[in-house]
Amino acid sequence: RRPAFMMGRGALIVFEGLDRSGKSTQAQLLARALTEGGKDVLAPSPVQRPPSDDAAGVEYVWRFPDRSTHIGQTLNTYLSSKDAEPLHPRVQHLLFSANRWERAEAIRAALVAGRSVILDRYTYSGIVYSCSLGLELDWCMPPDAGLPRPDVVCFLSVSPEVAARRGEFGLERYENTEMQRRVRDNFERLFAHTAVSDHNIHNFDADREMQAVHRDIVELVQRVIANVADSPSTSV
Ligand code: T5A
Ligand code: NA
Repeated sequence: RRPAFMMGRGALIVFEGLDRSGKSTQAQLLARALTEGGKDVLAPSPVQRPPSDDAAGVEYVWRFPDRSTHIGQTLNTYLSSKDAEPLHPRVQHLLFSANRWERAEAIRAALVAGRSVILDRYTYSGIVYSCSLGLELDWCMPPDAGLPRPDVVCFLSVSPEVAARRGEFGLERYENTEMQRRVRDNFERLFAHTAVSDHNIHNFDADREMQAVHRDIVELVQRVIANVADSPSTSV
């Protein structure tokens, strides 16, 4: 392995998709595969780990919303109980964005240090879920402008019927068929938007069994990691 000071930057890998499309599952499988591929990597954990300066080449999985921060706890209360007092959609949108900004510097620092970072949801979910509550696309995009830009976005495409059969569907606020249909339409609309259409977004048929989806993702991500090492990190 090259010493840390000679290492190129890490890749920012984002998982996106509808609820129950398998994002967390695939993020963990990917982190494990990269570890076993010979990299110096911390064991992936469903709990997010902050980066430590003493371990180069580590992959991290971070989830958004990050429910561990102050803002994240407010979002958690709101999301996890359909009875909780609703937040105004614009307030909620800004909180989700602020929650990403809370982690922006740490993500950038990890990338510069040669670590790849795997994100379980990011700006795309932020924009799309808010649009699905009725906010305008052009109002939703600016708060995220300047966040680290992904090198690849893996979009897990699941049919509503298959998603509904997966574990625990229906417990959280947005887990209903009507909302999920709007979310799906808005992802399509966002990915066609000129500000986003060149973001290296890849669609994966996530109705398939986990390992089949995983194999396709690993193949793509390994190419991405090899390519980004010598390119600068930019912003959304
Ligand atoms: N939100 C989020 C906003 O409104 N604004 C924002 O800015 C952000 C970031 C919570 C909510 O917040 C909203 C969007 C969401 O509604 P969350 O915490 O990501 O977001 O939601 P979770 O409930 O944690 O996760 P998801 O519902 O999105 O599920 P995943 O991660 O897509 O699916 P996963 O991997 O947990 O799998 C679900 C189940 O299916 C099985 C798994 O074992 C598991 O039981 N499964 C499969 N079964 C068969 N075949 C496969 N291929 C399978 N893959 C997974
Ligand atoms: Na998840």
